[in-house]
Amino acid sequence: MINRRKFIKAGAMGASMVSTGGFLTAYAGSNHSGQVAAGRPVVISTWDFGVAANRAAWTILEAGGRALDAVEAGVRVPEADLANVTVGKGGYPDRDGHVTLDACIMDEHGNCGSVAALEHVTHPISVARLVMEKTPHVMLVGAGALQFALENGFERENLLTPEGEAAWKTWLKERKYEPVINIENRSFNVEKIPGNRYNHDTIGMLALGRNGDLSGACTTSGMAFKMHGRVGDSPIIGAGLYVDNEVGGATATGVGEEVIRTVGSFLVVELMRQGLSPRNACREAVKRIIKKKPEAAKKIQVGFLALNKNGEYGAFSLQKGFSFAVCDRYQQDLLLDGESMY
Ligand code: SD4
Repeated sequence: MINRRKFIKAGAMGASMVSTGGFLTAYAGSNHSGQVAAGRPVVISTWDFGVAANRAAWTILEAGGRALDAVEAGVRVPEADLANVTVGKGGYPDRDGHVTLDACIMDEHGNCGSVAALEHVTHPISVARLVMEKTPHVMLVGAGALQFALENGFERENLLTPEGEAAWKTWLKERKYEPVINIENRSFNVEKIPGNRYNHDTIGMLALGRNGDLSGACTTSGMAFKMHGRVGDSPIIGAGLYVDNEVGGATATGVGEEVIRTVGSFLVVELMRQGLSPRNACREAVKRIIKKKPEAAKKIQVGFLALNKNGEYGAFSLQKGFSFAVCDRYQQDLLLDGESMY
């Protein structure tokens, strides 16, 4: 259960303290960094459903487990949740009625694995991990990814739920190809676009283990009612996710095309390498998107989430409403609202 939401505001933070469930957590830095130093271990992830996902990851981190195991276990929670229509089983299908999933994972050694446009498997993140661990490759797509999964013991399943099918059929009535993603700002009237009510939310998760190693995972069903074969940023290393164990990790959510164009997560990590705080690095990446497409950027959502080697984290998005969840030894179900440009 989500029982509280804290708001992070730029500049106002200073050295303020916020009470979280009886514990005090200091917001680090007075230089407008606007972020929390959680120390380690810590796990953070995108959107409200990150709270439940973090809990699963935390069980592993708390016991001294590997960050890689934690992020895989964490994102498997929304992947298996049928009520979640944007990740894993139950995800909304593409415009031809196929549920196609994208996911990637990256460990502390720079190893990574990815699957794109994978059908019939509830846990693409675990297939991505196997690609990383059992093949000399980074990415498998479509039929090849499914073949690999089935050969490795994954069960073939039907991922289209009755709700997903009903939403698709509603969308088919108008067949309007107008993918809108992650706009929580109600002024956009997203709910008036058939089927677009839940057309957002990828889980990107970053964890720092007790031993100081970082890993990340990202998984999604992508844009609802997308063209068959469309792949977003989420399975693309450097775009939807990037981890460098010397520096930190970053993950993205929102309109994947814009994240790919800016190689967003890699950019955030490189900015942190240059000394920016996680929050400021995310902000710079958001600014890069605006610079490339100033008008388009006003109407879409992209959010970045980052964690550095010290356990400091931050987020920034184009539009309001980008929530992220944090779990560390003081707070297991913290939900925060990142700052936004608009
Ligand atoms: C995509 N980035 O497929 C994903 C969708 C997403 O929050 O993140 N939604 O473009």
